[in-house]
Amino acid sequence: MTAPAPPPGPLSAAVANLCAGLRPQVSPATAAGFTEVLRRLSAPLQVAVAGRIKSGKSTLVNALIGRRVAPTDVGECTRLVTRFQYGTVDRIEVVFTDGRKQVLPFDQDGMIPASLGVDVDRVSHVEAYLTNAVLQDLTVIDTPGLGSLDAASVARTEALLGGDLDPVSRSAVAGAEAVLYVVTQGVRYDDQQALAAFTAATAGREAGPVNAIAVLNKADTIAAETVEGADGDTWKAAMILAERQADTLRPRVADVLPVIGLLAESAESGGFTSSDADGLRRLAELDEATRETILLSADLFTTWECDVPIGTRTRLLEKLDLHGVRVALAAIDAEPAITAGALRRCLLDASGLDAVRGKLNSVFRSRADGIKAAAALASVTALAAASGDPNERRRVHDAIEVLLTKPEAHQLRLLEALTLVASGAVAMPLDLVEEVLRFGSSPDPGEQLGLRGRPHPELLAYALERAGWWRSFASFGATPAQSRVAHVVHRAYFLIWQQLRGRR
Ligand SMILES: Nc1nc2c(ncn2[C@@H]2O[C@H](COP(=O)(O)OP(=O)(O)OP(=O)(O)O)[C@@H](O)[C@H]2O)c(=O)[nH]1
Ligand SMILES: [Mg+2]
Repeated sequence: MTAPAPPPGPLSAAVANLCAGLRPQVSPATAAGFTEVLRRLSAPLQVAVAGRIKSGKSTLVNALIGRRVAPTDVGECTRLVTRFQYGTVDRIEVVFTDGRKQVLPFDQDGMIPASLGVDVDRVSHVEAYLTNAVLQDLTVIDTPGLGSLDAASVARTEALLGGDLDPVSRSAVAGAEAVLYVVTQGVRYDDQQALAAFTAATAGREAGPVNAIAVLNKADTIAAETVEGADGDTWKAAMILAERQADTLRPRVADVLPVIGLLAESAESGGFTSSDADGLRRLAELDEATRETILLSADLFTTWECDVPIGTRTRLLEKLDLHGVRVALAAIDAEPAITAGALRRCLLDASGLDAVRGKLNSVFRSRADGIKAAAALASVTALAAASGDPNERRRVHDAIEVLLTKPEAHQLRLLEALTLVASGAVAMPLDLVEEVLRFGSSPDPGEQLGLRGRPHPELLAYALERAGWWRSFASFGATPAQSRVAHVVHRAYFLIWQQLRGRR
């Protein structure tokens, strides 16, 4: 299982110290909560993959892990929370609501069995320990879909992502410190609600540009001709729609990226084989008219009479869908001798997964320390509040105040300020909101200043000017809440200025 590790960075370490220091001074119940917070602080960043039912969450999880292990489509598991975490030996454990655990075998395909063979009503969640390297610094939590017609699964998910968390689900899911939100074409009002409900699952932290990314999944199913400006190009249409959804979902999420989870999964998890490549080559050899006919619809693709066996075509459709087949055929047309490996790479490129990984790195991985520390502080505050003892609450509050005034905690305050502004908890004029949120968009000073690629002296001058502006805004004209944010932003500009000056 996971080896005990030190907290991932200085901010987490500072919060861990705070917890360890307070633990002897609080009630046994709160102390037990602090022990849990300490345990979580030294675990990898916990990212929940959430979204509507059948939006392709599990498929995307498989793509990200690089292994087809999460059941998709059918089975009990799609109604359960499954945590994929790093382990030195592959194993699956079912955790029951009474805390009991039972080890389960993988099925013959190396997947979590679609049917667990236990009483699902008494299952809290499933833990999957896998040796895959991606999981070393990221625990991925697959969640059941929202918006199901099946009442039991609605209740379960609502309990997990929002609403009243029972203590066991809380320990299973409240660990989520960041969310990868999966939407498909057309964000609906309740998708935004679901993001807001993420607050509960993350122990009081709002979803915001610091801890939430969205993907527009199943980009291959978008009808390009219905999207103005796409010129009939599916990927272009997906980019346009993703940008539109970003306008709706921001600043609840850092960004919305188009992705084709199915292609990503097939390309990354060994699903796409050399015999699939052979099948595609045979399709490429069909005469033009037949090829065009079978590519018209999934039905025609699998039923129309032609030289390529129906079994081969059905498999290709399952793994790539029509768009993926078209992408592959275009690649073969361009380079008839293309290898199976190169074809796989080409499908991966067409899936958009690389950009999603890049975003996960720049938004989540590079700031894991701050995200974890902020989530832990929110848990500590919530635990103290739940204790019902005003003295205990004050003691914890004071300790947090002391921690936050230390210069090394600045990053934490900045993340907090970003979240307050993004969630609207502190109202600001729109241009200032955008300016504040820019800090959350990237660790690169040029991008944080909104001056990417500009010459060094310009960055330097701008950082100093904005530092001055925010300082006077903090002192004059701001409400008390705005003023607290403004002080943090002032300091952030000042630190960027110092950092840039050091680089000269
Ligand atoms: N065409 C296409 N189909 C996809 C894509 N991603 C997933 N699917 C299909 O959508 C169906 C549902 O995928 P899942 O990954 O099980 O979706 P889910 O969100 O985990 O579903 P629940 O857990 O039941 O809510 C499966 O048949 C997938 O093959 C995609 O990018 N394109
Ligand atoms: Mg699923």
